[in-house]
Formats: sequence, structure tokens, C-alpha cells
Amino acid sequence: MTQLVRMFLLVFIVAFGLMYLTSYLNSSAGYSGGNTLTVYNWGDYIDPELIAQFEEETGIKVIYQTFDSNEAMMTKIKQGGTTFDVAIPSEYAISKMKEDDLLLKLDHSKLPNLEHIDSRFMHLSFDPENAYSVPYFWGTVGIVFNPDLVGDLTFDSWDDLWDESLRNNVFLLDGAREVIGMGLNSLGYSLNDTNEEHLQEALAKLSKLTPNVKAIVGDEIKMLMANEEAAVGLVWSGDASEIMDENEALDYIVPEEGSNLWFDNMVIPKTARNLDGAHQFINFMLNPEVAAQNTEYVGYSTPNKDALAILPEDISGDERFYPDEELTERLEVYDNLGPRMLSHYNELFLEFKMHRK
Ligand code: N2P
Repeated sequence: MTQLVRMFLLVFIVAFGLMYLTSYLNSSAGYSGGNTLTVYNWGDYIDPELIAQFEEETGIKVIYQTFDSNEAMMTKIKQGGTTFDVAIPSEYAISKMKEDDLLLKLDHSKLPNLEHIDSRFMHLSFDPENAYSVPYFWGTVGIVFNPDLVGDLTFDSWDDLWDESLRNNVFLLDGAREVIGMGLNSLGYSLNDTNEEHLQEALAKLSKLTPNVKAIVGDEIKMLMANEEAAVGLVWSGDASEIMDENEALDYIVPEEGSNLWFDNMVIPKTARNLDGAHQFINFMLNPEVAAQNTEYVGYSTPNKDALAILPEDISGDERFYPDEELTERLEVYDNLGPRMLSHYNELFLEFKMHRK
């Protein structure tokens, strides 16, 4: 045999062996080869046990990836080269992704568990027919604070965040719409305001908050607040509920000038490869027992009425996280402000972050 033929044989044997080994490993783990599902979700936003349960029930292997803002998620999906089968954007991002033709229509016949969703969370303006999206979690933006560390401050007003006594004692969540929106709200403007003067006024006001801001942080805000690294945090409601589970001294409030009401929904991006698996995953997450377990784990508010019914009263009856109508009237949902205004908000937020250095 020539050297060349021997080498070919060797490569062939190694490649075949590897193929055999992978298929053996896959089948021993219960996966039917190639049946995978790529899920793209916010960080800390699912009970990992539920992923394992889904894999076991369906034989589908989940590849799970996370993002920390709607903007990052949209950019990644838009630039291509990904194979996300399910993603979980917020309402204004869903409206933008529809415009950009990034979403596939859902097949409702494969989502029988949709009947468990409270009708209040269906047919919302960003997707009136729920043709592209179905509810996952919802919540507000507000202030988590430690009453023992803030003197007389009650945070009925956003302005309390600016109080001199809070020097270097405030964490902010790392979100452009949330922080700029809070600046606008504190001035009595809408958090969808696009008037340049108002936006500059909000930026100027936010820069006055700088001495109080200890850091602008991501998901670690929960650990930092629970460990009392600062007295106050601007957070999404579910993070507050998680923090309060860890440290009972803390409380959560939505200031009177108003704030944001948001909805995160499950969608199937056009990058999807496993449409059937995507529908199975979405339907699984809509199952009341699954949704209840997920709610207990992540701390956010569930739109699933039958999950809510089986959750303990201290969760379902907590008006801080399941606000009544009076509070919801003070809240605003983010509008899709269009690509240019959205990047302008991002620029303003960057400018605010840079001021801090
Ligand atoms: C969870 C993030 C919640 C997303 N870490 C709020 N839309």
C-alpha cells in the first residue's frame, strides 16, 4: 500500500469511529440525533429544571442562549448566522421585529395551552391577533429599597432617588429605555417622548443623579441588592421579588409619576430550523404547572391565569407584583419608536453612562 492510501484509510477509520461515537452518545442521552432546539432568552429568566423536563418529555435537546437587552437580541437576530428557534422579546421589540420581517407566524393549532392565558394579556396592540407572539411574563419598572437604610424617603416620587442622602447608594439596571424613561417620567413626561428638548432635559436631570449612582448593572443587581451593597435599586419588578425573597427587609414601589408596564412574549424568529420543536416548547411553557413552577423560580408575574390559581396566595395576592387597575392606569407600555429614535435613546443612555466616569 502506498503511504497515501494508508493515510486515507486512517482518516476514514477515525472519521467513521467519531461518527459512531457521537450517535452513540446522543442516543444514550435520550436525544434523537439532530433534534435540537435553540432558545434565546433573557438571563435568569427560566427554571433550568424545566428545560431538562422538556428535553426528557420530548427527546429534543435544548441549546440555551441568553441576552440582556432587546436591542442586543434584535441586532443578533438581524445580522444572521444564528439558528434561534424561540426568542422572548418585549412588546416594542416584537413590533419592530414584525416590521423588519424577522418573525414567523405561529400555528395556533399547535398551542392548545394558549387557553390558560388571561385574556387581559392577549390581543395587545403590538400583536393584535397574537399571530407572532404569545405571553411569557409581564411586569413593571420600579424601585427596590431597604427601608432601614433610607431614612424618611418613601419613593412615592421618582425624585426621591435624587436625594442627597443617597450618595453612591443607588444601583440602576442597565437598560436604555428604562433609565431614559425614568428620567422622562420624573419630569412628568411620557416614557415614549420623542421631543428633543424633553429628551435633553431628561439627560440633564439624569446627569444630576450621577453622584448617587453606585453602578449600572445587569442581572447581578439581585445579588448586590440582597447583600445590601446599596440601599436602593431601579429594577424590573420580578428582580425585586427575587431580591425580597432573599432579603425580607426590602420593599418595592412604583412611584406616582408613573412607570413602565412591559410584556415579554415568546416568538419564533425567521432563523428557526425546528418549527415543530419551537411550537412544542412554547406550548410546554404555557402549561399551567410549568408556568407556575417557572413563576416561583424567576419571581416575575405570570400572565397564565391557571398557573396563578395554583400559586400560593403570598405570590398571587401580592399587589406589588400583580398591581390593581388603579396602579396599571399610571403605567405606560413602551411604543416602538422606530429605529432612529431607538438608537437615539441608546446614544443618550451611553452619554449618561460616560458622564459617570
Ligand atoms: C430577567 C429580565 C427581565 C426582562 N432577567 C424584563 N423585560
